[in-house]
Amino acid sequence: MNRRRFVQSVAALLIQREANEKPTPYKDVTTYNNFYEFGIDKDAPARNAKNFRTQPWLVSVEGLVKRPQSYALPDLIKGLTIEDRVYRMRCVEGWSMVIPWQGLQLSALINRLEPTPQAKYIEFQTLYDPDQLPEQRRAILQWPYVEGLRMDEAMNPLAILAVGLYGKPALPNQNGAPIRLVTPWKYGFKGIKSIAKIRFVEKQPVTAWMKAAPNEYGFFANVNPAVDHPRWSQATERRIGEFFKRKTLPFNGYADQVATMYAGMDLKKNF
Ligand SMILES: Nc1nc2c(c(=O)[nH]1)N[C@H]1C(S)=C(S)[C@@H](COP(=O)(O)O)O[C@H]1N2
Ligand SMILES: [Mo]
Repeated sequence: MNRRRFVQSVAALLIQREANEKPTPYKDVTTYNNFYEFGIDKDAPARNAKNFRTQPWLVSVEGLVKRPQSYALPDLIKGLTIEDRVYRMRCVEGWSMVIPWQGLQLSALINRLEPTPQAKYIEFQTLYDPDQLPEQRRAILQWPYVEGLRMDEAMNPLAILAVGLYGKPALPNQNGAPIRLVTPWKYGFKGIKSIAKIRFVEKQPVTAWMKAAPNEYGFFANVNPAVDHPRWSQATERRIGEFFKRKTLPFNGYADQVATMYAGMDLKKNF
């Protein structure tokens, strides 16, 4: 084979690999985690979350909503369709995975809860319980972990609340049991775990990562290879289990479904 043909066939292989969205092995999905409440090392959540009690689980629904009240999780989601969704997940740190989730469309829950027209954003909080989430005793972040979405983002059909993965009936604790957010066009840190509070609010929530480093982590956190993190490039990523780096795609490859929500916005400013 001449050199040119060799280069072409390697390029073809790479393109093929790019299109291949093989789920990341279960082992990696459940032992390489970010869940700082259980420790900052990637393997710490799997080791330290084993005895986390996720039953019974209450979710407090608050703010600009028809009936603010606390729900037992099964009541909150009763009757809502649980779907399989295989999504890419791109962490802001520069690695990525493909995860087969089971979850409900966030829009279906919001419709059920009936926020008032004043509600412009939805805020989520992780359980605050330092007895169970030991790192909440330390000032790594301001606890509890807080995340949020603009209402149109929350209503986008891609946004789900995951309650399972890899066909298991329940989420592993280290992945955010019993219910966590998944927004695949955004950096992974938007996907808040172990949600105990949902608030409908008028003003943009200040998220845990915005509080910790406002110049590094914005509210929108849309995956964007053209906007680097102040300390590293976001142009490429390492898919867990692969050797070669991949190019990071705008909106993590979901631009067709989400880009119109940000039409006219300066995505360098609104990072
Ligand atoms: N409560 C809470 N949620 C969290 C985090 C966290 O530390 N605490 N880490 C976030 C980050 S940075 C990522 S990349 C994803 C990782 O999700 P996974 O471990 O299920 O892959 O969870 C997000 N949700
Ligand atoms: Mo992340």
